Amino acid sequence: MTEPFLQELAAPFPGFVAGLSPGRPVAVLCHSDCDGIGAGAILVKALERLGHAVAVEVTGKGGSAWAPDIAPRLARHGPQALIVADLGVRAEPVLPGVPTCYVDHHKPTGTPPGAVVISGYGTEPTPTSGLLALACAGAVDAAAGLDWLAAVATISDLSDSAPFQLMTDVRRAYKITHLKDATALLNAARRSATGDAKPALDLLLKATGPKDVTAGDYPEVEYLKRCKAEVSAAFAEGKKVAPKVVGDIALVRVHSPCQIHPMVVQIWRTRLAKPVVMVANAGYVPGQVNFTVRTATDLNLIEFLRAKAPPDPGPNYGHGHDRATGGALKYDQWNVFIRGLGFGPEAEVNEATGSWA
Ligand SMILES: [Mn+2]
Repeated sequence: MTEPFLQELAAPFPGFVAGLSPGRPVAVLCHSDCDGIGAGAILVKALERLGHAVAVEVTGKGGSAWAPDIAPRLARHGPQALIVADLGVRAEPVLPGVPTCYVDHHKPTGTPPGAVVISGYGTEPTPTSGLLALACAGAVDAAAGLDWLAAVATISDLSDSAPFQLMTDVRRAYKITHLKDATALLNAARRSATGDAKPALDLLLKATGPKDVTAGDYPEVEYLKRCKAEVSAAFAEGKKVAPKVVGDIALVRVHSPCQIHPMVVQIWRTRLAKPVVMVANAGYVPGQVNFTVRTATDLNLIEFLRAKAPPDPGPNYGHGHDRATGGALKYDQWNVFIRGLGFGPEAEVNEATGSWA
């Protein structure tokens, strides 16, 4: 059962699908996290059920649809249309000249001319991209058996107690522990040092339920378990780092090729009463500091970051949600940014080596 407001949000999807013709593939580009690949798997399966060939791509580290490698990767497939899931909405096209549908719940930064935008941003409760994708599949009568994919997407971005009817429904059909274990495994792929989530998406396309993800006889399951062990070891290191506090801001500096910064920030967000809790990772992508910001207060973090932005921060700064945001800054820009927040040289990164001062 899908809430009426989700059905309303998905209402433009059948029109987009009606514009497709048989033959050339439809490309689906999704974010590498569990919400993104869950949404992507739902959209791929729905399109295939409608008789379309589908080519699927997943973002890598950094996770932007507008990264320079993405358009060429999509163009290779010669797609007649494109669906972009869980990657935000900007004015600039992802693949110029190709009809595009966005399925997303992040704060849009612009309106792409001519595109179909299915956005959950601003609705209360805000649905995940997985929930929106399931509503889209439902709108074209192609959602049977795909509910668990929206569930792992939702557990990943929100929690297993997210206030959606779907989360009640899936408890009857699946064991919640299987859904939660599957979510953790699927997220390990994008958090690993390579950040390669394609095997996780491939597994979702083969699996018939969460148990196939945790215990299925597929090579991808072994891959995910290796990723999980790697990320767990990196997280154990990251957890040991003490925060530095300046005013209302708590900063934790880590250095890991794994995407542990969003995990470490969750620990400190609950432990510290500071309105702004930030975890910065100088080892995730060489040449830049990736950082995650959270708050347990009502502070709007997107506005906070906008007010504190260094000159010319680029498009990967201050995106996401009002209470869960972050970004990436080149080393020199990070140093300007963190000084502007009132921190001293101890919070700066060595621009030559990428290590913390
Ligand atoms: Mn999401």
